[in-house]
Amino acid sequence: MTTTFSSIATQLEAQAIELPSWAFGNSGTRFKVFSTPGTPRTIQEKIQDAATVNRYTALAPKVALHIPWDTVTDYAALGAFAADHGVSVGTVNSNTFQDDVYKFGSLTHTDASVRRQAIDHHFDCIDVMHATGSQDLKIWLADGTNYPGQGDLRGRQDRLADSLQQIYARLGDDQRMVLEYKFFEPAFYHTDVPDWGTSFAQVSALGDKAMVCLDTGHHAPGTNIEFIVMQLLRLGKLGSFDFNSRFYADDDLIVGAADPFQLFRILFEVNRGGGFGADSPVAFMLDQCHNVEDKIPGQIRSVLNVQEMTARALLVDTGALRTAQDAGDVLGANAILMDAFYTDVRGDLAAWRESRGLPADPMAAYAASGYQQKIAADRVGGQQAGWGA
Ligand code: LRH
Ligand code: MN
Ligand code: MN
Repeated sequence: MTTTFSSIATQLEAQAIELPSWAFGNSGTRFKVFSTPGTPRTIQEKIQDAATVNRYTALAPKVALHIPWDTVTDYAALGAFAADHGVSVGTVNSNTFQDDVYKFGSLTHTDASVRRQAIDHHFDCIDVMHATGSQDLKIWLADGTNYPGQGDLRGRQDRLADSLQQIYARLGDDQRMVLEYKFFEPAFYHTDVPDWGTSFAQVSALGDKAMVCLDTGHHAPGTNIEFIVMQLLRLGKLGSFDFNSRFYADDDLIVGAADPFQLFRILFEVNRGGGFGADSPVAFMLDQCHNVEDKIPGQIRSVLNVQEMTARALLVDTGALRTAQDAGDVLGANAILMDAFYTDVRGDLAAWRESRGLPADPMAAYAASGYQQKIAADRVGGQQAGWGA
């Protein structure tokens, strides 16, 4: 391996991963939501916990909000609160999936008054962005149908285009919109934005400030996600990631837990496509929940997993790889990629963290800090993440 750890350190230093506020709340399945001692009761406490993750890792300077889960009366004050804790407000996520009025859709609904309500909700989210300094609006729609014939697929797509146009027109000059796709759930026959192609088609019709959000958990098993990453970067339309991992469907487990090799392959394509550069448009976010494990260590583990696989992806000897590819050296090229994947970077990362005044082992340092015991004692009656709340 000719690429050394010291040669990738500057790139690693620039890494920033947004944490979702909802990862700090209690969550679960439709069967049971288990509570964790110390769960935040307010968005301010969620921000404090996110700032704690950042203190131990220097990897997580932003917290994403979900509206209305994180509703407050004074968003400017919330932005200032975040700044006081050394973080800032990241992506604002809209939510049109838990009100009765959206039973048959939101931005795609046949009833113009329901569409209006959903569009207005996004206008409110843009106001939140202005007040907090957030730059990204993320739209994920639960819209879809359960039975063939239930809805007019084409009409829904046309109404979606019209609704998105209105939201797009409201964005400020330095604001963006990302459209997240998901192949199923909660709708089980079709969803209105099921795949990257549909998201790409919709955002391309809007303009430069609209891009695709790729949630790693939102693909059919066996999908080659890194190919999609490559294609969207090539087209200049990869706006953001929602990172998580899954064994079956959208189970939002810790990123890199189920398939570290897949995460490596994704991050390799991010690097290949210029997604790590200073002027890269790609926002890296976690979209996870911690159903049975403590939330703060769950988030620390997650950002460290991304950091480790990023380091390995950056270690690929791209010159040698190109030579092997061009020579038709199938096994040689594969071996170059696998050499980087199998490189244990944990020792180098620990030493490098220490050299920057960070704990060598953020998981151990957090466990020894007493923070978990303190919040468990201080906070009683912590919040549910929002699902079903
Ligand atoms: C939908 C989703 C979307 C939501 C989040 C809570 O499955 O990935 O990003 O906003 O979960
Ligand atoms: Mn998501
Ligand atoms: Mn999801």
